[in-house]
Formats: sequence, structure tokens, C-alpha cells
Amino acid sequence: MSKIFVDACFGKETPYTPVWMMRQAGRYLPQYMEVRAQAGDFLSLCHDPKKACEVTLQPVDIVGVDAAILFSDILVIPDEMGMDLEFIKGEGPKFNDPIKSEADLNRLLGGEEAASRLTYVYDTIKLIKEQLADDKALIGFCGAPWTLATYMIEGEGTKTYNICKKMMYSDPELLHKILAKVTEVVKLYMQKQIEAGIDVVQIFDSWAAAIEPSKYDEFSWKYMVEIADYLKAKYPHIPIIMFPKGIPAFLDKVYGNFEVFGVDWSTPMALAREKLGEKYILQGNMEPCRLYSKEATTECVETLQNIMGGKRHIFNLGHGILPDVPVENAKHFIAECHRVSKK
Ligand code: 1CP
Repeated sequence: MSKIFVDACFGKETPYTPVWMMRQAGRYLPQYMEVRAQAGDFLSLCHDPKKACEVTLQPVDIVGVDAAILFSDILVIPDEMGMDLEFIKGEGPKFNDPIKSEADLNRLLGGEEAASRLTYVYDTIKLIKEQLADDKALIGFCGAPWTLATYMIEGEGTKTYNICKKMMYSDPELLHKILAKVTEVVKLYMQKQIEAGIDVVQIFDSWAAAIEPSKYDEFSWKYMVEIADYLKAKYPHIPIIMFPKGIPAFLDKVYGNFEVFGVDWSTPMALAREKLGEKYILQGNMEPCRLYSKEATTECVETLQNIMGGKRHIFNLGHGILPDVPVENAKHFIAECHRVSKK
């Protein structure tokens, strides 16, 4: 059976414009909180294919999205390269042994050695595929090498990125070595996700905006394109979504062999359409906080529909859904996307 979501990624006619939400499998759902409580900590949930499968499928059943996104985290990569990842309650991810030198980098596992340790992710994908309806797509994902490197170098989330930017300007060779090693692992990781059954790839560059526009290609985009080229050569039928968050100044320079460009909420959709709409399908881009109001949600969905004309578009939020959004409002968003775009 053809999947509306995959057809839309390739620009084919679909009966309506498909929709999913970033962070749709998460803390705004009471059913997620229940499974999360049984699992204990967040990483244990990622390591348990049965439970990870269950929370992946929840938003498909509860809010009616057209695609499921694998439940995992971008940081399982550095964890399996040998860094010691912890999720500290109320604080977020932490690595106690950030990379400070080439010797630190050389201690980490690379390529196949690291990618083959992520069996719990591939097992989760296989379980999901057994249970997901044939007309729904499963999105697999990874972090862009730059976004992963920010955590590996800083040791945690950061507001200033001063440690990795110090490396960018004072020891760019070391930063490139880190990015290249992560890129090799990510290529094989995504290849294994595809072999396990995902229908779509999304690459998240959540911290793209930390890089000045003139350096963005050198330190991030070209590595994302390298991953896309590697996957496209082997799996042309698997669409790739690139989501670099917050880089309107780079829109003119976007290039690469992929199908969908994810537009974040700070970039006007009309601008993205003008710059990229002929080359790529555009995904996005409602401000996630509009979900607090049904009226504000409807207004935005209608505006997006007017701008895109129901063509070459996938509805989504312009970043992740927040934990205190009422489930009813999330359902309203999905229903409105389907209503306004129905042919
Ligand atoms: O206790 C919990 O439930 C922890 C919250 C949480 C969740 C639900 C984290 C911790 N990760 C996730 C799952 C997750 N992460 C998914 C799958 C679920 C879905 O999308 O429905 C995905 C795709 C991610 C990806 C991810 N993790 C990104 C990229 C996307 C984005 O939102 O920008 C990033 C940057 C992370 C790192 C991360 N994971 C979790 C936290 C608290 C953070 C740090 C964010 C920060 O530094 O601000």
C-alpha cells in the first residue's frame, strides 16, 4: 500500500497534505508518562524495544498523525561511541567525559564498531513495523554531526557554545576530525535503520543557528549532505528530510541531494517557498506555542495552506511540541491540517 507521507515527500499528488509533529511521542501524552514511569529513566526506555515501540505508536493512535517517529534520542550515538551519557532529571543530557583533545577522540569507537552496538534501535524499528498500519510511514532519525558534536565537546546542553566555538576558531582541524568520525558512524547507523525498516530519514540540526552563516556549510551542512549522498546512492526510494533549525541567512546557499527541507518556526514559510520551494518539498512550520490556543492553531494552519496552496508541502510544527500542551489541542492541529488540505 502506498504511504501518503512518502508520496508527499516525493512531490506526488496526495488526497490531503500529511502531518506529524516534532517530539510527538513524549511528555504531553499521559500514556507516555505511564510507560516512562514503568521504564524508570529515559535511557532505559530507549534501550527497551517493546516499550520504545509502544510509545512510538501512541501518537498515531491518539492524535492521528500520518507518520510515526522512532522513539529514541540523537545522543545514543555518542553514548555507543563510548562516551558516558546520563540524563539528569530536570537538567537534561550530560557527558562526564567531554572531548578535549585528539587523544580523547581516538579513544572513541568509530564506524561499524559503534553503529553495530545500537541493536536496541534496530530491534525497536522491526517491532514498530510489525504493528504500524501499512498506510502510515515510520520516520527514523539522527542528529547532524555538528549538533551531536556540541554535546560531545561541551558535555551538556549550552547557551553560548563557547567551548566548541573556541575549538572552531582556534583548532578547526580537531573539530573537523570529530565531525568526520561522527559522520562515519551516522552514515552506517542510518543505513542500519533503513535495513531494519524505516520509511523516511530525518536529520536534525537543532543547533545550526549557533554557527555564523559564512561558516555553516564548512562545519555542518556539508557533513549532512555527505550523509544524504551516502544514503541516496544506496536507497533512492527512501526520502530524506533535512531540518537545520534557525538559518534563514543560509537559505540562498542550501544545496544537496535530498527531498524535504524542514522549515523552523522563525523562518517565514513564504520566504522558504520563494528560495527553496521549487527544489525541495517544504515541511513545517507552525510556532509550537500556537498549540496552546485552538484559534491560533487554526489561523496558522489556514495561512500555511494559503501560502503553500496544498502542494509540495508537509504540515509540521516549526520545532518540538512542549510537555504542557493539552492533547485535545494537538488533535485539533492534526484534524485542521487534514480539513484545510482535503481535495
Ligand atoms: O524524560 C523524558 O521523557 C525526556 C525528554 C526527551 C524525549 C521525549 C528527551 C531528552 N529525548 C526525547 C525523545 C526524542 N529526542 C525524540 C523521539 C520522540 C519524538 O520526536 O517524538 C527525538 C526525535 C529526539 C531528538 C533530540 N534529542 C534532539 C533533536 C530534536 C529537537 O527537538 O531539537 C535533541 C537536540 C535531543 C537532545 C535531548 N534529548 C532530551 C533532552 C532533554 C535533550 C536536550 C535538549 C537541549 O539540549 O535543550
